[in-house]
Amino acid sequence: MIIIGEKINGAIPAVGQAIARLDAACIRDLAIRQTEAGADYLDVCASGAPELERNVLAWLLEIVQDATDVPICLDSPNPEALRDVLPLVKRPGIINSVSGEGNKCEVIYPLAAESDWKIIVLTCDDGGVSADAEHKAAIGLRLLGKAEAYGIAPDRIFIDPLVLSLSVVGEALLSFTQTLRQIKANYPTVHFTSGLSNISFGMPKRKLINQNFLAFALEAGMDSAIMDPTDKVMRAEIFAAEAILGRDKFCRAYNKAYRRGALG
Ligand code: THG
Repeated sequence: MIIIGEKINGAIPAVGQAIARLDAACIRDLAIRQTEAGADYLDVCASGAPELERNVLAWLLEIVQDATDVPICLDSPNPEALRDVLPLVKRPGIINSVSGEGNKCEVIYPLAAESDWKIIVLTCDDGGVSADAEHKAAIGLRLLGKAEAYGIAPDRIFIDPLVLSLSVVGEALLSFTQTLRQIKANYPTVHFTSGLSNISFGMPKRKLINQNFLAFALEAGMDSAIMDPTDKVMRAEIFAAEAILGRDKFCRAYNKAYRRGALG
């Protein structure tokens, strides 16, 4: 399971405030805590005013890269901002994200083609985010084909089938797993990720929903998540689910996690 730590995001109120008062210690602490919790990548997202985004990202990247060697998952809806700050990142990580919207692929794919950066590809386009699995899979397949045309191998792509909120779309999980399976049938080496807490937006006891979503999504083939790596309950859930799914030989990782007290 590839864990992308979500905590350095200006959309989280406490982080937005830390950015506003240039509180480097707060950002540094988030980077270190997620690193110690075993994050494979650290998502870095400015949010806030678009005209400040490049400066905020540059500031965040300097602090995070000084605090940790964990690779960055560079998160922005603006392809030009991603392009402009990419040279500030010391080693290739994940670009988050492209989609079928506007010129995103045309800006980002050439940068990835001539480097080792991986890319998260969202299954939406100028028509917006669909709940229909066929439609989402068609967008994903088209964007994977386009990546191949640029010389980007499918195993460098993370498809994010954009989980909708269960409180709005009752079939949110089914739409996610059907999209995933259709794409995987054509591209068996592609990775799949998602924001782990999207499913429970607007619901009480969100972690209960998130945990169950995780188990079903892992079974369907999701092999990455954008999540809080310091959430011990969720980390324990991942060890349990991977053992149950036969992806943990002799339950070695599960038992090891138990011995170091990581299962709670
Ligand atoms: N897909 C892709 N990128 C994404 C998202 C996605 N980037 C942004 C977002 N969604 C994922 N990041 C976050 C960051 C923080 C929270 C949710 C998603 C969040 N954090 C609370 C906090 O830190 O206070 C609560 C954390 C918790 O209790 O677990 O809500 O979908 N490609």
